[in-house]
Amino acid sequence: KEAIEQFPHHFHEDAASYASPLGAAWAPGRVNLIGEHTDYNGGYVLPLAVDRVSAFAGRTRNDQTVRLWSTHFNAYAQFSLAGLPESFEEQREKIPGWARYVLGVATELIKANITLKGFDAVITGDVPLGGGMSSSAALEVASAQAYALFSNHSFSIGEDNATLTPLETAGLCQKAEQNASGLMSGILDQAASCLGQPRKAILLDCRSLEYRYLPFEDPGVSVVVIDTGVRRELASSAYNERRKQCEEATQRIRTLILENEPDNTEARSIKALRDITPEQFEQYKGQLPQILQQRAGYIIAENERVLQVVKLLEAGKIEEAGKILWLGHAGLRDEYEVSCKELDVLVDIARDVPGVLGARMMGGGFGGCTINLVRNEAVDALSQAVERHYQERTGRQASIDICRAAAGPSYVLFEN
Ligand code: GAF
Repeated sequence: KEAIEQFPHHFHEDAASYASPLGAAWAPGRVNLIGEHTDYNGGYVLPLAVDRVSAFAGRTRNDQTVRLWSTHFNAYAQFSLAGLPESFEEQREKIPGWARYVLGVATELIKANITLKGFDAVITGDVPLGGGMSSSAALEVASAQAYALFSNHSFSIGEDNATLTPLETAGLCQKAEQNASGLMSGILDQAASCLGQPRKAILLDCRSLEYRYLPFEDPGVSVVVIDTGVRRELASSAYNERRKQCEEATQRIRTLILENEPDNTEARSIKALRDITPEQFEQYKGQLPQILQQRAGYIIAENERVLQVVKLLEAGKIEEAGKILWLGHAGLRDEYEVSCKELDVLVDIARDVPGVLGARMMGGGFGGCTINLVRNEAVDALSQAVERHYQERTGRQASIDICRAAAGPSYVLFEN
């Protein structure tokens, strides 16, 4: 609504430059119940798309120009679809970071032989930026939906007879993320945004890309997201480093198995930490450098945790499922080393509040937010505990939000 209202204030040029349609497109951010950093290890994740979106409101142009106004950054950006994908890198350097995601998505769509039209749009949204709820994936998926809308539906996104399935769209958006930002992300965020459904969590196998929905609608439990207020620019280099360490650990363990078990033909197909069993890891971990032991140990255990949480949720044991979140946090903090003081403080505070079933840092790490599964009657107590202790222990202000599972990308077309 905000984007629609603002559109005439930012784009009021000669009506002749416009064609129909006029409309809005949006896509959600996500939370991840468990399965952090498992995506690029071929493992499992268990996210929900949430009721926070990135949204475009705008109008198709008669040329190949895309002009954007970001309400968050109070800034314009402009690029041309002509010359893509070849002109991607040159154009990327001339526009601000947030607009690079929109350019990146256009580039991937054009590479997939999809014809796009220029448009003018206001971008707005309520996914906290850089806050661990995938604001960039929401922007990418909303961009893909916006291109579909403003290109007069020259292509479509959806399950039945659409040009792109939700997961194909997620894959294109993941590439856009990597090329726009240099973060060699997995598919978690974009897949969650594309596949979202109300009252459902999504169990995704990031290797086969098979997924299924799990009912996630305990009326007595809230998903509470607490934002540390911390944003770290350098997080992407640490992220890419973790990814390399996981690849190195995989290679080393594979070599060890092949050397010691020449008859183990299955070991030849080990491609990622996902393929290494907890038993194999126990057997060979002593021969790995300490740092790789930690990284691989965390991933292999986290992958198991996803499957445990799924079983518990299916059995209606949300209290037990919550307990596994604490373990996930400990692994991210001590073994994978992607937490930070503020995230640890928020998890510690939550641990002391009766009725908090589980909490952990969420997303890439080094800042952003925690996810907390909280009995409804304990939400106020958690909020008060954060108010009382977080600032005193970190010097910062935290913000608390309750999220619900929500639908994937969508659009609306207005009458002219
Ligand atoms: C970031 C990445 F973009 C995801 O692909 C995922 O790896 C996540 O960190 C950690 O689980 O959000």
